[in-house]
Amino acid sequence: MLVRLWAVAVMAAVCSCGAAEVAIEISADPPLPVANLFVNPGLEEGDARPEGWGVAASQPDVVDFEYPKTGGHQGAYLRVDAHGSTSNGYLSQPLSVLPDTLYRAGAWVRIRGGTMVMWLHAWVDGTRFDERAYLKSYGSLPLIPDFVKIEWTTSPDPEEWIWVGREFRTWPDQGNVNPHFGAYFSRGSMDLDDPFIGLARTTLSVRATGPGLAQVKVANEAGNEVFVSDKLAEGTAAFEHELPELPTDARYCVSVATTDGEVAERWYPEANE
Ligand SMILES: [Ca+2]
Repeated sequence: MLVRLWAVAVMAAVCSCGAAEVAIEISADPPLPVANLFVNPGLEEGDARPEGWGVAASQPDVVDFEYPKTGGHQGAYLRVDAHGSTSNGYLSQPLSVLPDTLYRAGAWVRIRGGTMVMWLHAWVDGTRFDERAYLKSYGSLPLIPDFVKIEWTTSPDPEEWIWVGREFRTWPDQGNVNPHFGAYFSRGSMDLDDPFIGLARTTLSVRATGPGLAQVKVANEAGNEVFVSDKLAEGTAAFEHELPELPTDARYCVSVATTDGEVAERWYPEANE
């Protein structure tokens, strides 16, 4: 039996900015920023290869791997050069997951040509779990750059790091997944860094106290409101609300208006940690 035990971080403060004596407490289960389940996710630890990761190709003579220690999305990264289209070339790390749970997985990719895949693989009761996301570049076409400029194609900028990821739900009996990131059977070259896998949803708990609470709102960083309370009854001094199923790749701002027209605000998490 799986027991979910999350440390719940609680942040509380009395905002002296404007609204008199309004306290806003915010907690989340799981807490944000949500944990990355990968070992050595930044690929920083390791000598010839990043520790904790598999680095392999189905045809080793077709795909070269390099492990530079600087110049990545942050610091060290993995470079994958596929000289032909007959092999994959993957960075991979199997891990345990909870069944029937929504996760988010991805990696930062800088692609000069070919096809990059994030391949999430598992066997569940003899059935293959298989979820993917792709990023393609025409940068390895022989016509580029002499006859066709890469910017005329739909290819990503070869100098830019791009996030390749998606959400996926594990199956009811699933206890593990083996994410792979890398070259998918096409000639090309790409860099990989900062893979992530973690829970995709959290439950936010909001509590506001103070004299004369009028309304409570919760918005994400983009300014989209995820919750707006009704106008609170006169004399309300405490308000509590739970918001389930919120995306974990965001910060949330709780704002509390009081009957005297002041607004107190608090962010969760407080800053980019
Ligand atoms: Ca790195």
